[in-house]
Formats: sequence, structure tokens, C-alpha cells
Amino acid sequence: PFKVLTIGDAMITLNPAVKGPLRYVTQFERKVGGAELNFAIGCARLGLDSKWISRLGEDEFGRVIYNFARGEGLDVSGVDFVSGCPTSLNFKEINEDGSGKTFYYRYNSPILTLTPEMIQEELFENVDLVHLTGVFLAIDSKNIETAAKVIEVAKQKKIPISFDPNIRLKLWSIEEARKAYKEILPHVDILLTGLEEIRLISGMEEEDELALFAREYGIRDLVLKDGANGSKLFRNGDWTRAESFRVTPVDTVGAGDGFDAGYIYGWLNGFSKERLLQFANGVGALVTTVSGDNEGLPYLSEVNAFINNDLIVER
Ligand code: KDG
Repeated sequence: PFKVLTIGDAMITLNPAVKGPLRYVTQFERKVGGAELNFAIGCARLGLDSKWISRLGEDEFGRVIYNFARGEGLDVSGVDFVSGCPTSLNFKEINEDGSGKTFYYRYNSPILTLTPEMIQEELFENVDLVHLTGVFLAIDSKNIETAAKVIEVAKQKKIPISFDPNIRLKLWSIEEARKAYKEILPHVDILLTGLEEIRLISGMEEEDELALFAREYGIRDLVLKDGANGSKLFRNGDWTRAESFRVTPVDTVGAGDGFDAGYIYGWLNGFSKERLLQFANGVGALVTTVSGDNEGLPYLSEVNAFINNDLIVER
């Protein structure tokens, strides 16, 4: 199978036992989250080889995440435990419609002990695509240097790069985000972004303007995710659009990461533009039907059955 590589912070996610404002929630379920980790799991469940580079606190929660990642079949040879910084936490608030807010406890995240010098060529062995997201960049400006090193090595080895801006305004300001994206975007082959996000980043939303934006940065695939409104792709001067699937969402966190995993799976396997979008939409939709940031990520047979509307034998 093709192999993907991603890098990022993971955290213990505390999912509320009830919906509504966090201040009234008294019980939580301990789960695992982190945008890049979700992506890596999504890819692994679809059948790709998937490597996740990270740092975890040398604590009980670090062990939970490590074992979880291993259980999902990820290559964790680039994950180390570090002392002195606890594993990050994320308390979630979930609304009746499945949308929500995050409350982070991730200052001095263990991933800050990862430095550009640690990004060595061996980490990229057999890798077919590198995926980065804005969450990693947002945690600390130091990570922008580490990401630059990842890009440098990927470029040397002619490995394509996908990027999801994943704007987290609880972690940095929009000005800081825009500045960092400007440095990253010229190296990006596949940009996977929310429609709202690209508006925030570029001030653009019309197709003509966005086509120019893609050309300016040399982006091969500009992919716009618009949740229940579907998604679209700009490639080689043309737009391709796909409608979303109708589902009843219970927890939308992680849907974008799932979409990315679906898109990259299809891209590496040479799917047509229409099928790519449809497949990625299907993965994203399924993620929203299960509580937790990554539990709903489907296996390949599950996405295919969902997309083809196959009868699933339940008993
Ligand atoms: O994309 C989902 C992630 O954002 C979530 O799993 C955890 O908030 C998170 C983060 O910052 O990675």
C-alpha cells in the first residue's frame, strides 16, 4: 500500500456525557484526539500505511494515546515520550446539532520538544505523501520551523505535500495564521480547506478569485470542504463539485480530518475527480455519525457500502 506521513500533537479528548454548555457538564468520557492523529487513523483504516510523528508526555495519558495509535496500526516509530510536559487535554462542548467548541489544556505541549534537527531523512522512508495541518503550526512558532524542515526533506525526496489549514483561533490570531500559511502554501500540492477557512485566510470565496489563488501558489488540487453543502475541487483550470450525503450528525469534530484521509486515499489510488470528492464526502459524513473525534472513521468496506447504499446485514 501507499504510505502517508503526518506530524502533530495529540491529546486526551474529554467528550461530555450530555450536550449543552460545558459549565453544566459533570461527566466526561475519556477519548483521544488531535487533527493529525485523526488523519493518520483515517488513512490506516482505509488501508494505507500510515506514520504519525509526535511527542507524548511521559505519563498515563501519554501511554493511552500511544497504545491507541498502535492499536490502529499506525507506524509510531517517530513517537517518543518526554518528561516535564504533560500530555495535552481537550474538553469538548457539544451542541444539540453535533457542532461544538473545544477548551484546550495544551500549553507547553510535549510536541514542542521536537526540533527541526530531529527531522531526519530516515523518517521519510517509503513515504508517498506528507500531510501537514495548521494545528501543528498554531501550537507554537517553533513548529513552523519544524514544518519547514519537513517540507525541505519532502521536496528533496520529491514527495507531494497536502495541507489542511485547520484554523484554530484559540491557539493563534488570524494574522499569525495568515503569515504562517503564506510561507507554507507555495510548497503545497494539495490544499484541503474549509470554505469558511479559505475566506478567512484569503478574503476570497468566488470561484474565479480562488482559481487565481491556486495559480498564484502553484497548488495542483484546491479542495474546498463545505460540510452539509458538499465539496468542490479546482484542478487544471476546472471545477468539479460533489453533493454531501444526508446523515444525522451527533459530533462533527474530526469530520474534516476524515474528509482529508478519504481524499488522500483516493488521490494516491488514482480516483477520478468526481469519485475523489464523493469518497471524501462519504468518509467525512460517516465521522459525524459517531461520538468522538476519530471513532467514526470508516474502514474501506464501510465507506464503499455507504456510498453505494448497500444493504448492511445486521443480524
Ligand atoms: O480536527 C479535530 C481536532 O481538532 C480534534 O481532534 C482535536 O482540537 C483538536 C486539535 O487541536 O487537534
